[in-house]
Order: sequence, then structure tokens, then C-alpha cells
Amino acid sequence: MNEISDAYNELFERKHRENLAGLESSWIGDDMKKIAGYIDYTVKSIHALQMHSAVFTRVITHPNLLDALEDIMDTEDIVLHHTKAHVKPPEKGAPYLMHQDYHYFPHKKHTMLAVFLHLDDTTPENGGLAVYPGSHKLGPLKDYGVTDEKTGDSYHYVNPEKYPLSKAEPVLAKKGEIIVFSYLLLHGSYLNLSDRSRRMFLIQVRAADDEPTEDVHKSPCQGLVLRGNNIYREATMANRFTTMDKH
Ligand SMILES: O=C(O)CCC(=O)C(=O)O
Repeated sequence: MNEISDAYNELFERKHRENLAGLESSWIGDDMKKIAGYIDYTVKSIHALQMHSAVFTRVITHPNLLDALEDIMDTEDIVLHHTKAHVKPPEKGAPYLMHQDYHYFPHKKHTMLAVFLHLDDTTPENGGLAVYPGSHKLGPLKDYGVTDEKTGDSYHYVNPEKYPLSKAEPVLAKKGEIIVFSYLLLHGSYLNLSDRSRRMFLIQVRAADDEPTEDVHKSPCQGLVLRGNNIYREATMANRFTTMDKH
């Protein structure tokens, strides 16, 4: 854990120095402003951490993690979708409205799982996760999204009146604990008003036999086989640069 934490801090500190503004990833919109109590909230994000340090490659390929995922997913053919990290700083760490990750990268068979590694002891006070248990069984819900006109980035969430963050169940976790959940599970997270930061590392994985229903959310190492095989992967010269599998 200390090796992961040190590599994570070193990466964020270096990228802060290079381009702090470029790491901003907090959501926009009136619903966000409202749950953030109209303070000037922020969250810093870096994607594809395995492209920055081998420590993260070792995390995503760790045999104990893959043993657990194989049990949960009921397949040994597991591929990477993407990784990212969020740092919610003390006193102004951004909340997240309740959402399903599905809306960001929809797939046909809904095998996608979020593997949420906590790098700090986490409670609602420092911006921890909150979930609606069992909500993954509801299937994809209506998307209440907003698009940033400047960047074109879209933010997706569900009806904040029907599924408020305040009625969700808090998830408490110790540093080093991993929470695994379906990309259909309604989840969000609290504002960090405490004096502690909240760091996390997120890995999204899917079964090899699943496939995207929209051509969105491409990222480095997508499709990397973490365990087992991917029999859907193209092998012709003509398709050697494709990121999509053949189904
Ligand atoms: O960083 C967080 O607390 C939540 C992030 C999240 O829900 C997501 O990226 O889908």
C-alpha cells in the first residue's frame, strides 16, 4: 500500500507542478452547485495511471485482485476498460451526484465493474462513496446529463430528486480497502469539508465477451487482457490498429 500511495502522491505532485488547471475534473451544472452548497469545489483527476508508473500496472494485474474478480464475474476472461484517480482535497473536495457509470460507457451485457481502491481512510466527512444498495438490478435509468459547452465534456447522473445523495447509504472504508460494484449501481460521493484529503484509484474491468454499444470513452490500454483470453480480438493485418473487438 505504501508503494502505491507514494507513487500516487509523486505523480500528482509532479503533474500539479506542470499543469494544475489541467487536472480539474469536477462536474458542472446547477444540480452540482446545489449539492456542493454553492462553495467553490474541486477534484483533481489523472487517467490511465499505468501509463505513468509500473506500480499501477502491478495493481491492475495483481493475482489476488484478479482471483476476486474472477469469482465475482464468474469468468476468467477479464479485460481492462480504463483506470483513473481522483483526489478530493480538504475543505472543498467536490461531491458527485448519484449516477450509473453505464451512461459513460454503455456495454451490451453489463459485465462492467468498478474496482474502487481507497488510498485514505474514508467516511462521508472526507468525501466518501454513497450507494443505493441493489439499484444495479433496476437496469439503466433515465440519464440527467449536462454538457460543458466549452469542452464538450458530458456529465451524467440520475434524477437528483428521486435519488438524492442524502438518502444514499454511506460506504466507510479504510486505507487499502477495495469496493467492487457494477457499473449499473447508483453511486455518488459526498463533499469533502474535512481537514483530510480523500484519494482513490479506480479500475474498470469487463468480461471479454461483452462489447460497447457506443463508440465512446476510449483510453490507453483499453482491452488489455488481465486474465484468461479474449477470443474476440481481431488478428488480421487490416485491423491491427483497431481498438474494437470483433463480436
Ligand atoms: O471520486 C468519487 O468519489 C466518485 C467517482 C465516481 O463515482 C466515478 O468516477 O464514477
